Amino acid sequence: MAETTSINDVISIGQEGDVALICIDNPPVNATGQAVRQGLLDAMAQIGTSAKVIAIYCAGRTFVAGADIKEFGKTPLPPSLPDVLNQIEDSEIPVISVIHGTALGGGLELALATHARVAIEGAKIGLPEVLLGLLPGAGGTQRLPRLSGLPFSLDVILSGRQVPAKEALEKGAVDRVMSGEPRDVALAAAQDVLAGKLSTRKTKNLTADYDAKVIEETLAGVKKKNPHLISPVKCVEAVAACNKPLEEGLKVERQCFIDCMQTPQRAGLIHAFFGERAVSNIPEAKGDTRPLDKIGVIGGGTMGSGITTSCLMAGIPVRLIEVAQEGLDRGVATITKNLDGAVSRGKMSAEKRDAALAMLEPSLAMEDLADVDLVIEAVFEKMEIKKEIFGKLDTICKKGAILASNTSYLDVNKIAEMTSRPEDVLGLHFFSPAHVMRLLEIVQGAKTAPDVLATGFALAKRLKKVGVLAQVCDGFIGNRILGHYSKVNAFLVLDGASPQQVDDALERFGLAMGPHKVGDLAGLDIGYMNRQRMKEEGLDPNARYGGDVADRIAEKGWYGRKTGKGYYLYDAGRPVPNPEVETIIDEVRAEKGITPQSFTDEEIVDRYMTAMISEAARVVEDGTAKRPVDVDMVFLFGYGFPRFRGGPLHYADTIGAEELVRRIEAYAKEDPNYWQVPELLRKMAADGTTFADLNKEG
Ligand code: T1G
Repeated sequence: MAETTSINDVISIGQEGDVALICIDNPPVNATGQAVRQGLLDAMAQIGTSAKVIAIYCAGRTFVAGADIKEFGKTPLPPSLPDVLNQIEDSEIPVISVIHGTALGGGLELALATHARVAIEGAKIGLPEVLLGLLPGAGGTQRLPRLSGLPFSLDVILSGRQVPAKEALEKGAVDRVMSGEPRDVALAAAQDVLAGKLSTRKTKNLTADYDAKVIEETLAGVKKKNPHLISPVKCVEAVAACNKPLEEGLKVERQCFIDCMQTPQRAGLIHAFFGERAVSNIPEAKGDTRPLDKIGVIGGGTMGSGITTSCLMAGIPVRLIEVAQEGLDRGVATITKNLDGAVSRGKMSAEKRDAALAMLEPSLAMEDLADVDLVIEAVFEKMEIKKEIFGKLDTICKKGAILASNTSYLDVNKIAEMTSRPEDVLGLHFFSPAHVMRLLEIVQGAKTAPDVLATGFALAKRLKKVGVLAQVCDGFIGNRILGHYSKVNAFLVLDGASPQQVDDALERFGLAMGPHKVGDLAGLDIGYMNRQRMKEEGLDPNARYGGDVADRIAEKGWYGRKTGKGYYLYDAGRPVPNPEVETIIDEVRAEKGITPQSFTDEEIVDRYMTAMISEAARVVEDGTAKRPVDVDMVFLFGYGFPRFRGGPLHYADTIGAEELVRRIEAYAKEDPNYWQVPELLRKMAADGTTFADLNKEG
């Protein structure tokens, strides 16, 4: 009968004859925290020569998913993971590992340091450190090339992708794929080692198929693909040392790892990792929820068909409503095209696409929404239209059905007032293209019931989206902040910068696309209509108006990509600045008596980011967003903000509240109406708090 010895809270040893089974049990993902690292060393020492083979496996949902990211940025506690893994590899007794779930980062590195690896069917392996601004720092850059060659190793390390067990077996990263429970497989595999049926060898004794040309080409590729990022370059530099003796290669890897650990990019990417999880880790997202077995979507336009596509891809049947057959057919065609695109991108199989389409029920009758659990209205952004629709839904939909609007800035409370059930109403603000963008702003109405709000988060999870709680205001979190800082671009152009200079400066800062290119992509008519709405509603009556140039462009019917002409011309492949825009800019400057000044890239970025941060601070200050991290995630997942910078308020902490106040006060001399110091920022400057501190306060 097996005896079990507990080494510490997370490591135990089971002895069965000549087999010693080391079990790691460190929920939730068996990360190699200090207790795991120390426990592994103590377990090896305890086993000594009492066994002829050692098998390491994990309890719970997965094999080791990596080093404990929560330890990063703190003083490292011995023993280090590389030291532990080197001692395991140097064991005179064969040591094997059994992988289930996901063996990632330090978890795969643990497996690579053992003398053979067995994957349980369905398991995946990966080295995702590059996604955290790091690189495999416990031998992964040295051992994987020795087992699986340079091209595969570079692909896995630079993409951070998860590799299915079958592919890992083909590439030699694992030695066998078996089925069964981890402990049973560990025992069976260990007995096969004893019986000579499973061979073992030390990875350090293997030689990588080194090719300097592959390294050179890969290095050039990563520098071109991500000019801002440090860790991909460091990944290649570390792998390039795999042709040295292991000890030397590990030293190079360690230095590259330390270089990455100290970068703001590592802090930003880890903030993004935990932030994505933190935004739904709130009381409002927990508790009872309502069913989500069938959804109705009203509107087959871009948003309605995108939302429908997202629900169908998540396996939720959708009844799509339009007012006319032509619109309905267009919606179905768009949904079909979206799903075909998902198949061609490898996001879903053709069978799943067919099954998804079979769950789509187009209809021209709103009465067909009588039995759905949730309706998402995605029609034109006019309050009158929405009020009319919600009045009808109130009479059609069953008791307990949730009524949601996809409005991107209108007052959800006013919409709810059109029903007898305001407690069943909320905003679900998707971002276009809705089947691709992961952000979902969940807008809480004054009377929204708790279980309705929690169901919004449950929907986000089912759609694999990042649900962020927002309170009602004009534009909620993202569009409200965008509405503020986008004026800075207009002011910069009026005061002397060119649209292309603004775009180039911000793209060098890390934005995927400059604001004028984004406008051309989205359609300049959208911004034009919003500016006219703001004028009609008398919003910002005393503010400096920056829309003259944009208005004149739109009034010429130049809406950007969709008309082939906007800030840029699109008929010659790559976009080129539209020379007629320069003429418009000169005319407007002359009319306003503006003498153009020059701006450096740094000044453009400072103004843009300071404007974004100041409105973001006000959004946190007045409670529209729960915490700074919620604003950060809105911008990472909805607005293409560079992930390695962590989000606007994580980035703000790298500048500091005191400096931000100084900058805003300096800019206010030019335009005191636009540039105003948020009270929260002034308070933070006075007491030295950071946005990270506010996140902890929750
Ligand atoms: N460290 C600490 N906590 C972690 C963690 C980790 N590595 N991975 C996950 N968690 C927490 C997570 O915050 C959440 O906590 C809970 O576990 C469930 O996670 C030396 C230096 C494994 C695919 O990058 O990709 O090894 O919110 O919600 O959707 O070279 O977690 O419940 O409090 O994501 O089923 C490399 C990161 C680290 C893997 C599971 N490893 N994790 O996904 O659950 S660096 C990674 C994941 C490293 C070495 C280097 C996913 C998952 P809470 P979850 P999931």
